[in-house]
Amino acid sequence: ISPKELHSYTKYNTWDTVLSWINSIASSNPSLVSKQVIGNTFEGRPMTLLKLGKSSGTTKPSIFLDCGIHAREWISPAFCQWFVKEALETYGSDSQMTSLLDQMDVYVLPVFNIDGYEYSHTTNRMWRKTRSKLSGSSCLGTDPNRNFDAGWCTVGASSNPCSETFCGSTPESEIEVKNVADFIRKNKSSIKAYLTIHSYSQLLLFPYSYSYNLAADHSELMSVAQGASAALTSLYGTRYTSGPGASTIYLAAGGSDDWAYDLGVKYSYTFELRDTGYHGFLLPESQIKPTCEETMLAVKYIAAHVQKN
Ligand code: ING
Ligand code: ZN
Repeated sequence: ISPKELHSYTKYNTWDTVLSWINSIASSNPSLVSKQVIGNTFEGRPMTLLKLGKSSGTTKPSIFLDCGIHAREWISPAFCQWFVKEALETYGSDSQMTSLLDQMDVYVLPVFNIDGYEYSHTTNRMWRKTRSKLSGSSCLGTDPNRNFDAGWCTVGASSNPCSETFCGSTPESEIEVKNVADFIRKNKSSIKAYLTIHSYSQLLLFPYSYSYNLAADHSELMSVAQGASAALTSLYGTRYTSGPGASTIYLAAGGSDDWAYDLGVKYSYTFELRDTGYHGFLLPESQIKPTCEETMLAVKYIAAHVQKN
């Protein structure tokens, strides 16, 4: 069996290619990687989660990382794939990665909104939402980052199914959101950090986005974000801004980071990767490698902080 398209860490792979890659990376690294399907998407695709970490008899503390909540933000799934590659390649030689995967597990969901991601490859490059159908409207899709149960649909979201920020018919109306929320709820005692990757704007955001209120852990979240941003900048000089979502970009309810934080996952961050708008969502493939390399430094900085706390 030969894959239709070859997987590459420096290309924007289609979902079929990502799925073949998931299966092959898991079967080639049984001592460090396992996979599980957390549910299917609206159109029936398997939401496959990778668990990275050295096996131990007991439940380890963990970090949950997702990519591709929004379909058109192609650099995001590229980062999750890069993260998995780097983790496996540097385990045993990089002391930080070795100790991270010895002491903790990292759950990686390479593509959250698979149906939307596929649609952005085949039909509409600028698609953002899921592809769910709602009776009574001819418009398809809900914004998965407005569908979490965190101040749901109160601000910065729309109840119009034709809007790009449609919040859905109810919180977790999207099966993809429910599958992820169910997994995090079920494992909430072990999950210490929730990291979600978007693009673009070069921001490192943390709660809250649904309110201007400061999070109880604001000072610590801010200092970790500033340290992570400084680490990122150190590689190529890419400038990042850190802060709460509401005051740093805009008020928006129903986001995954706010929901995870209110559930009790203290280290909850949303990355907005390159660039600041010159290419926007159409970031050239030539920028995948530098973007992923610099982002690794920020993610590893946060992971190191989580590990010691
Ligand atoms: N930005 C995010 C969005 O969903 C965000 C910003 C982060 C909103 C956290 C709410 C919570 O609009 C992009 N580019 O998707
Ligand atoms: Zn996004």
